[in-house]
Amino acid sequence: MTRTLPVSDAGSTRPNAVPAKAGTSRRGLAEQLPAETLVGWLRDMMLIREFEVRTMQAYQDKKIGGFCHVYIGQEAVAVGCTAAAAPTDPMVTAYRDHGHALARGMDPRHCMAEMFGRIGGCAKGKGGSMHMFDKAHHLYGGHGIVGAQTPLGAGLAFATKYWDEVVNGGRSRSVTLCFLGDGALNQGAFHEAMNLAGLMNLPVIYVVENNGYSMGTAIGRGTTMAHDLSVKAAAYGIEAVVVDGMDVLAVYDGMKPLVDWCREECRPAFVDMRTYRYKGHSMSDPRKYRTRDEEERFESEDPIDRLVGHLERRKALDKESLAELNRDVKQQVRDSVKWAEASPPPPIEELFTDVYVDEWGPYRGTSLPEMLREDAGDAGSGKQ
Ligand SMILES: Cc1ncc(C[n+]2csc(CCOP(=O)(O)OP(=O)(O)O)c2C)c(N)n1
Ligand SMILES: [Mg+2]
Repeated sequence: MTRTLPVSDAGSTRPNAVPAKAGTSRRGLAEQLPAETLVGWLRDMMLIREFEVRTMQAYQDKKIGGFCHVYIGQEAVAVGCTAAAAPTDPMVTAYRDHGHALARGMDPRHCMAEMFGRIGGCAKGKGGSMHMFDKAHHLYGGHGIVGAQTPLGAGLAFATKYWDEVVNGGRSRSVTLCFLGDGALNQGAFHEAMNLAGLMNLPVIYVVENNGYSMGTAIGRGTTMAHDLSVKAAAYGIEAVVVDGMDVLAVYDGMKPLVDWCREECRPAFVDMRTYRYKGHSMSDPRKYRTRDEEERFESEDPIDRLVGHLERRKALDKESLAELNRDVKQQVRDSVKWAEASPPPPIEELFTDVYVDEWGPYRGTSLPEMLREDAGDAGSGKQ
């Protein structure tokens, strides 16, 4: 569903005017794809679900430290959006990022090893659960600060546009997908990013994974106009679309025309992607702020079950092939855990790599900065 925005200068020659109506969701688009493609999406969603179940177990077994947020319930969003974009379109997201990494094609072994803090992880075990990076698959994180990825999304879109138009003298060809939680809507950085995206015609789509909660705060308690988030985009002259994020076919139907439009028109867009996380905010959340009834209502709309139902109706999946898919993803995730366990921790020297400054003066890692050390001399103490 696309909302026509009351943009006063639509069609004017001002550079930040909305040049065309955003690609409207096209029902039935995904259904026209070959059945193997949809079975591939099913496998990806099942892989993410199984991966997250094992992640929770590993966390409880204390194999994973630090913050950890699982994606169970939201699988259709990462998988459907990835399918709607080109593999080279940049993606950036928040800390609930394992699903995006797997959907984008990161080997589950590297994803699991990252959480285990092992050298085989995508960031050599130094980033952990919240910082999945995979440049080969054009995934630029994994960011722990709420909303921090939103200016990065604008920056990535600016970079691809600059590269295509200025450096290569051609047309802008890439679309950046920037995912954020509903909680990030209230961060200043998000509004600055939206303003710049609208002003500079940046090809970026802000996909709000609206799971209804920001930690334990229901969206209506923390966000204005929660019933109609598109007004946030309207303020910046950006087209907005609402998509059912619990149905991968609807995600594709909503996102594919939008991504195509964004690529063609080189304009930003905003998506209110309605979804739900089945588990707590993080591993330490007892979910006392919502009822079991509510959870069950969403679980009965499960995105994996819905796609299975669709494929069965199409006679593109039988019980045996579903069981085989199940066995297959379970094996793949089991392997990833074994592989992560076998991977060694990063050696101590890794503390000094991948940082902006390798070594600072004679500072060698004591708790005192050089200027406060007694043996630092005049320069160190700040005396001239
Ligand atoms: C700037 C900042 N403030 C607060 C936090 C603590 N914090 C971590 S997650 C979170 C809630 C974000 O919720 P939402 O954006 O809806 O994402 P979801 O967890 O639902 O995916 C908060 C407040 C943080 N990481 N960064
Ligand atoms: Mg949320």
